[in-house]
Amino acid sequence: MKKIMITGALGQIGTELVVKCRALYGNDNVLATDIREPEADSAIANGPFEILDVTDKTRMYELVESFKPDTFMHMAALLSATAEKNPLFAWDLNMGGLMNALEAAREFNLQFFTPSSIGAFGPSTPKVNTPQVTIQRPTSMYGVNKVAGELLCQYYFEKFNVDTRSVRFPGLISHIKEPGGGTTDYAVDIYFKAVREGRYASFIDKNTFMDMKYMEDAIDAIIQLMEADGVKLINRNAYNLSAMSIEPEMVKEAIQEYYPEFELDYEVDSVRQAIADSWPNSIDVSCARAEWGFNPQYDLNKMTKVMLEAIEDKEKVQS
Ligand code: AKB
Repeated sequence: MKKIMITGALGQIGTELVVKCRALYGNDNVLATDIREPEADSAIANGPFEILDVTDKTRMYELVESFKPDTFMHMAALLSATAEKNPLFAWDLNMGGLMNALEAAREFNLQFFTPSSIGAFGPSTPKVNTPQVTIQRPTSMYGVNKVAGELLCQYYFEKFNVDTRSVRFPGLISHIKEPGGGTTDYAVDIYFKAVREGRYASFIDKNTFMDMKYMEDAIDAIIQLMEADGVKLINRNAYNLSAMSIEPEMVKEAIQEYYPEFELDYEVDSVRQAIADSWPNSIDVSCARAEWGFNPQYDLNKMTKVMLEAIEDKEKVQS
């Protein structure tokens, strides 16, 4: 049985990760933390919660000392587009928070997880079937943070024997919590707009392929990796993960199976398009499959059905 402390618990991944971990390991064994209070009716409020600014090392240590976790999942970070608008703040938050979290893991002997991203790749990385080990020269601040984070995970494992584990997440698609500030967010927005308005203007251009994954598969992957036998894990920096390589017209066609009148047009955002153009089209996930059994269940069509039905249900409750 694990006892887990999670930062960034109110973020896109954190929200669902906390719920899944509480279901698996018990409500009282999962401490959710974030910089702001959860809504009173949110699922996060059903178990232990503490306010934490991850750049505040003293407060982070106090919480670790009082909660006594054996596992630390560090999810708090700025996403790519937001980081690009404020790169110095991104460095302070993404790297400052990560260093505090890694240090807590080292000092208190905690198993450690933090996500990397396809953002850790750049324009000189092979674009198709991007290998696990390859050129990593990203051109965004987010990417710089992610490469440094991967190297730090590897370093803490080799130098201090911290049980660090990580994945390179693609765009994550969920109906529970809408993301904020990511380059891949169009692939979430499009579903909400399809149900609510029957049309969407994408800020990412057609023919821009990026890797994506349904959130349930992403959460399952975190749990599976954290439960895996450490002896079998060769890559301690971060594992490539993806379930589909898609571009906006493909999502449109999948949505039109259910909403034939759905219309997609484009209002391309130059900052996010430049980031997307610097990322791979599709990445190779064979190491994650071989070393710890990564096996996503959702492809584009299955995910589209679930997304549309769930958003329709949400709309009914709200109307
Ligand atoms: C983003 O778009 O910034 C994230 C990511 C792929 O890391 N969703």
